[in-house]
Amino acid sequence: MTRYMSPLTRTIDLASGTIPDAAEVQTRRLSDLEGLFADREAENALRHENPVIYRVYLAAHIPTEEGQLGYSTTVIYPGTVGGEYFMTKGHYHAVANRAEVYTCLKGRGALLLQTPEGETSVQHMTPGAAAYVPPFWGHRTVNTGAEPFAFMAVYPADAGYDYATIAEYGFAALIVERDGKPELVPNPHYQREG
Ligand code: M6P
Ligand code: ZN
Repeated sequence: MTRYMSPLTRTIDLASGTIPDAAEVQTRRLSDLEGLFADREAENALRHENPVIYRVYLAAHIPTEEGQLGYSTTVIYPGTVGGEYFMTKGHYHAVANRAEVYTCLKGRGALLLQTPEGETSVQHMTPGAAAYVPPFWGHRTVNTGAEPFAFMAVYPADAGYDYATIAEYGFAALIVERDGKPELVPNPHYQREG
């Protein structure tokens, strides 16, 4: 006999992008992103302050089994580290062929994607933009605006997270502020995988 899971609803506060009744809130400070910003001196200078870079609001604790979907919102605060915009850690999916959809709720940002071979794509995110992360692409979001940038993510609950590959090789490109505008530049620390 099929055991039915109960349907559920969470409310996203569209003014802030938060989920007030979230099952879990993850707070990521600069120290949680150690070594991910390209300018290590600028990172060191901010170490004492250790600002909150972003928060993830997990709608519900969905079972991490095939067929289920996880969903969450992420709010990235405005700011830069050595000119590089505040961003998420970024990840590949542990089950690499799993896709994901990001829908922008608030603010202005960019979705930076790359293949394991280092091909890069940038998707611009303003409210209403619904971006597709295809299977196998690593993905990171960046706040390129002056206010909090919020988006909703929907993903296969069994996708999991591979942060280690990003920690080891980094992203091939960075998004930095130049004359008040975002610009894509090569990451001097990037190593091709393999
Ligand atoms: C989105 C989803 C989450 C992810 C979060 C932050 O909400 O993709 O699964 O955790 O962004 O990204 P990261 O895990 O790379 O820090
Ligand atoms: Zn993902």
